[in-house]
Amino acid sequence: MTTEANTKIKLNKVEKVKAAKDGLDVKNELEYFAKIGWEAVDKADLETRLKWLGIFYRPVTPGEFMVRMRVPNGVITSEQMKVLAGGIERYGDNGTADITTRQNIQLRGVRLEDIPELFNRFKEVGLTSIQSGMDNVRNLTGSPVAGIDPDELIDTRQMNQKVQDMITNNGEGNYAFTNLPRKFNIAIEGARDNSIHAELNDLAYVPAYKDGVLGFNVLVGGYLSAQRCAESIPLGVWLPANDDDIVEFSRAVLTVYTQNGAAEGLRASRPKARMMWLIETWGVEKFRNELEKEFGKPLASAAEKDEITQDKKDHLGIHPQKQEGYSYVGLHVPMGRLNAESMFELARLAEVYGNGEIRLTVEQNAIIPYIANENVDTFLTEPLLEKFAIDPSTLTRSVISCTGAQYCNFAIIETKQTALKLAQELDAELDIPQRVRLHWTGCPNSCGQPQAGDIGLMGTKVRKDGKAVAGAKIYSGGKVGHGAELGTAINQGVALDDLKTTLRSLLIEKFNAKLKDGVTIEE
Ligand code: SRM
Ligand code: SF4
Repeated sequence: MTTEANTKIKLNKVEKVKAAKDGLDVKNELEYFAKIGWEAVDKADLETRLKWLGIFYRPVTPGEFMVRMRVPNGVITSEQMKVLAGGIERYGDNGTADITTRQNIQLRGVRLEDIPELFNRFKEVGLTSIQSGMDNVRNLTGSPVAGIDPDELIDTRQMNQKVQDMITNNGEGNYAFTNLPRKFNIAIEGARDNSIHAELNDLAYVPAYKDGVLGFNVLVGGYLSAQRCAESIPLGVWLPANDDDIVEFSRAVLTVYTQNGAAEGLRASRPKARMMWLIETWGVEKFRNELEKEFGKPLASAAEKDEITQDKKDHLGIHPQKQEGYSYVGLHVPMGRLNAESMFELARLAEVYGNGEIRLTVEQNAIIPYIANENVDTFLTEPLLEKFAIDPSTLTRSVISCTGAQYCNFAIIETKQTALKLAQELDAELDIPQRVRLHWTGCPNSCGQPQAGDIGLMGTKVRKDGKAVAGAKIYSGGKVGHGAELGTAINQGVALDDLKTTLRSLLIEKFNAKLKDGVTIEE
């Protein structure tokens, strides 16, 4: 465990909160908090430390908490889904859930007094929400079709689970990694389509052959934030595709980042605390050397090229699996928003038609795998598919969004409903011959990754008729999959009221969209 917080080095506000008491310590106080009620809980415990347990106080809905799970590799069982659905069912319309941009689930409307019992149920089915917020490692991402994708190179499910188990001490909480200088994102890709946005992660493993052996090239330092967005860079390391090496190397990276944070100034300034800042302070060579020492054995140099050769898939619709006779079906979950009823239904469909498994995607959608080919037609007649279509129209299909003002106090605009409505309206007006990924985010923190979208929209305020009104800054040029790169801002702000006109023009000029027959636009 690091003792850095006790040194004389300048600490930012959050570091002081952590130095006074580790976030994970509230684990032992949860029962007590539930008994005394949220209003009586110490402010730093309520607003900051509870996030170490995945419990987020929401100033927008005081008393109704968000619980952020961990769903490594996006794989969740029907049994687990039912526990999550049961966890929010009692709150009526206030009990909802979201699939996140890290193929994870967040529950909403949860009362603090119910959480100890909810956590017991999580444990019974192997779920945990531990260390999912603040200065911890976020959900570990992997291809949502790991183990079933005919083009797959490496099945990453077990690796991601083992790395999570190492980081969280099998879900019990691990003080070795609860005091990182900042949040940390890890992704392990085993497919060819970079389904996990390797370029956006602090640590990403991408498949690569070295001397004919399949393993991973390592990328480091990617992140998005309000102050700076950095694409990950090659570390110059290749690792074989075995669980032990990936677990140990991930441990080494987290240890070096955690234990050198204070000495290198990472604990002084929050905006300069992500791992890229350490890499830049030291230079890649020193960073790599320090990792090698911590890893305890020589690191092989990177393979010349990686195996990310495809465009990023969205996994919607019916697809043959590598297991003969089976298909997976990707369902479009508009804006990732679920309620208890739809979660129970997803679980039921997975049990009746599949192998009891559901996969989540970073596009905030769900996949039901292992549907016997002869049952696919019947599956398609299920009522849930009217709500969660397999082939929605072009923009609606590819629009994702962060939480926005409905629940997030950082938000400058409402996102999910605005994004969906606009996509549907533009779909009704335009024939768009190509996929256009729309990424919405409510503020510059960039949880909805606008820099990764073909078009990105970021909440902002703009002046219109002398008044400050809700608007969006527009990004363009984001590329994902093979040759991924970040897009840049092309417009500093358009009022939401005027956005449809602006986007329509952009779609016509840059994405070959045409007005549908019979549609005329009044300017
Ligand atoms: Fe995020 C903070 C939601 C993915 C960058 N993010 C927040 C908070 C926790 C702020 C808060 O306390 O209210 C948001 C919670 C709102 C809520 O009620 O849901 C929040 N982030 C989300 C989610 C739910 C967006 C979504 O609707 O899908 C995503 C949860 C992922 C998960 O399952 O863990 C989410 N956030 C991201 C991503 C995307 C990614 O990982 O690919 C990013 C950019 C990538 C990155 O982190 O480098 C992202 N979130 C941030 C940042 C900026 C980080 C920074 O270094 O400055 C913040 C603010 C912060 O950490 O201080 C933030
Ligand atoms: Fe909240 Fe901003 Fe993240 Fe959206 S981008 S969830 S508004 S912090």
